[in-house]
Amino acid sequence: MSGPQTNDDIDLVIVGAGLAGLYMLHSARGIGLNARVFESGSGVGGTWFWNRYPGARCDVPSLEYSFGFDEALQQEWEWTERYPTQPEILRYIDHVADRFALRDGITLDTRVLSSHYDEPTSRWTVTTETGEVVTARFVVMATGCLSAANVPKIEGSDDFAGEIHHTGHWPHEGVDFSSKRVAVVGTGSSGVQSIPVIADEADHVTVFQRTPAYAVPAYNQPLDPAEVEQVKADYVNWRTVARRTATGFGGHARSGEMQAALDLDPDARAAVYQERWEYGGLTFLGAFNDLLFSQEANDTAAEFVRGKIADVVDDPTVAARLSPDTVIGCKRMCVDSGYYETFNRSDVALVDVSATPIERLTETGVQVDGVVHDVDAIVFATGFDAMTGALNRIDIRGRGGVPLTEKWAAGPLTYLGLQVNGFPNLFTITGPGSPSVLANMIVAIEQHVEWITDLLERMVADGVTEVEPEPQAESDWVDYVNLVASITLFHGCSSWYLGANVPGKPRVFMPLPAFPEYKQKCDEVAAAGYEGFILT
Ligand code: NA7
Repeated sequence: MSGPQTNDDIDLVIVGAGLAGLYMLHSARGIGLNARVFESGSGVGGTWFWNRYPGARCDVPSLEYSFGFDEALQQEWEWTERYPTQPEILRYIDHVADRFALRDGITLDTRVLSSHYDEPTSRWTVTTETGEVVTARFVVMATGCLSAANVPKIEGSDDFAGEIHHTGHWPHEGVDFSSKRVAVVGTGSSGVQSIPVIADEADHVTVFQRTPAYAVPAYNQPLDPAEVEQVKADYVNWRTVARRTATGFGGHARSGEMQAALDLDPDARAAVYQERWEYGGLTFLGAFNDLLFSQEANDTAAEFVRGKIADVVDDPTVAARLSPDTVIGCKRMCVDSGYYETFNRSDVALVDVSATPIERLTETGVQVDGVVHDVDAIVFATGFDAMTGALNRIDIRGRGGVPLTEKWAAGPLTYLGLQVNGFPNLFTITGPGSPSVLANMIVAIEQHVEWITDLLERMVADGVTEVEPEPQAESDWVDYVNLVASITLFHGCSSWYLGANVPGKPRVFMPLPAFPEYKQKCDEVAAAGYEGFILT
């Protein structure tokens, strides 16, 4: 490229071509806006483009983890398994891009570096790594909640002679682990999903665990055509139900939410847990309505899972090490396929790094407590700088040139997780302060895209130039999110919901654990003429 290009004809720049960016583009075109998407990857898909690690799968059932905005799309697409694999989800996303002819609006291989608001013209200037400079009236950050990889800074990282990979940036050509000794650092969903698969291929696997995970079996299986037919016959209703449940699940929400664990005697309670365990998946935590509010109730679920770990893992010392003693559900639960069984293999070792963190990498391996564990490859399954990481990595400046990072120095401040005071016409899809990762992400994305689209349509129709939240509405909203989180047990562990996994990140609970109430609030705000927003 010879020099910076400018383009003043753009109404809307969308950053990111994952599920959120694609639907936003489709929706914006539906109301006649000229929208342009910038995507750093060489393909669409966002998180599903990057997370190609062995065993990568969604922990939400495929019939739920799919768009509901278009009846023909949901009828024609055929999922094959209960939980979709990463390649299958990526095929689906590619299909969406083609089906709605979105590709000509997307510029791939182009990372957005900055987005600055120009007050005199009320336009955003967006600059990309490839040297393009475009201006747009609106910017939608569809940058994802789990897209900025958290790679721990460990001394000696340059000394290690073997290969190092992060699960969230997996090489597209794949990695051959055969005949190799592999270290896996991290036991969240990515570790829990990849460890059994890597163990099947590698010569030896050493798992470095800081906090043990609670994992519920997936019981993944091919989808039953009769079930698919039944769901598709009632899909519209399913999607409506999904928007009314706390988790954003339609048909798989399951009953039981009205019952308290502490109201049942231990045998009856155990029977409910057992039934949920055999059903599999994240709905385990929906067994009772007090599990995330009462420590005593939570302890009963945690004890049940610890019992399952002890049943599966042969060596009692290893079983104890794998058994969490924290609040169950405080970190996102994992959905596994053979995770605990993997530790019965003679070629898999578990190293506890909770009390003695990884000291350094050496040329030959990973050093803990003075002992070097020799390996040929290291996999960091160490998660993400969640929810704010991708936004803070872009130089976003609002009124008066104030950087978003400065405004958010003590933690993210938003109204409804959709907008930030001082940053007019900038929107965040599934931003901090919205249910996002605590609901089915696709349902949360659809709700946000549709709400933003309605607002943009109204602004264009009414000749409104700028929209941003009132300062009071924003601070009241932040207080509300904190209040809701404070009455739950979510503060009982060092989770990425709280920013606790990234050294130095402010500890603020970012997602809102109340999807139906949230949706209702958004609807009411819109119905009241966008109450709490300043429309200029
Ligand atoms: P997670 O859930 O954040 O898990 C990351 C894991 O890596 C977790 O066990 C961390 O321990 C561990 N970790 C992070 N840094 C270190 C260091 N420095 N040393 C040792 N261990 C470390 O990320 P995932 O990618 O697995 O899953 C993210 C989401 O994707 C998941 O919730 C689903 O929604 C899908 P910690 O718990 O912080 O002690």
